[in-house]
Amino acid sequence: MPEILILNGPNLNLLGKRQPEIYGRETLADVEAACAAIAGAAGASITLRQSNSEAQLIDWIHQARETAAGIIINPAAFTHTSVAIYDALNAFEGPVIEVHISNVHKRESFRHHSYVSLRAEGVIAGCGVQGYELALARVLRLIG
Ligand code: CA2
Repeated sequence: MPEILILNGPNLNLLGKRQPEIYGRETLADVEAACAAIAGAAGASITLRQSNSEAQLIDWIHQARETAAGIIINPAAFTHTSVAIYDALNAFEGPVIEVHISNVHKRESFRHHSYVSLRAEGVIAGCGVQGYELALARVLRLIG
C-alpha cells in the first residue's frame, strides 16, 4: 500500500486555534482525518507530521526516500527561506505537491517567492485546508 507523507512546517500546530480569518477553523487533526479517508478509499495511506524545526522536517524528507511514494508539503514560513528543505526535496524521487492554505500571492511580497516551488510538481494556494485534499488527489493520480 503506497504511503503519502503530508508535512507541515512552523506554527501550523496552531491551525484552527488562532487567526481563523486567514487559516480557517479546521485543525491539522481534521486535515489528517479527511486525507486518511481519501487515501484509504484509493488503497493508499497517509502519514501527517508537523514540526517547528527545519532539521526535523529535513530528517522526515530523508526518511521518506525509503517509505513514501509522494510528499505533500506546507513548509509554512520555511517556504520563503529554506534552501535546505529545497535540497532535501531534490533528493526525494517521487512527486512533491506544495500546499498553502492562504493565497500567498495576495499577501506580503516576501511570501511570493518559494524555494520549494522550484522542486514541486504542483502548487496549490488559497484553497484553505481543502488544498491538502486537492494535493492528495493529484499525488494519487501521479503515482498511478
Ligand atoms: O498559507 C499557508 O499555508 C502558509 O504556508 C502559512 C504560513 C505562512 O508563513 C506562509 O507564508 C503561508 C504560516 C503558518 C502559520 O500557521 C498558523 C495557523 C494558525 C494560527 C497561526 C499560525
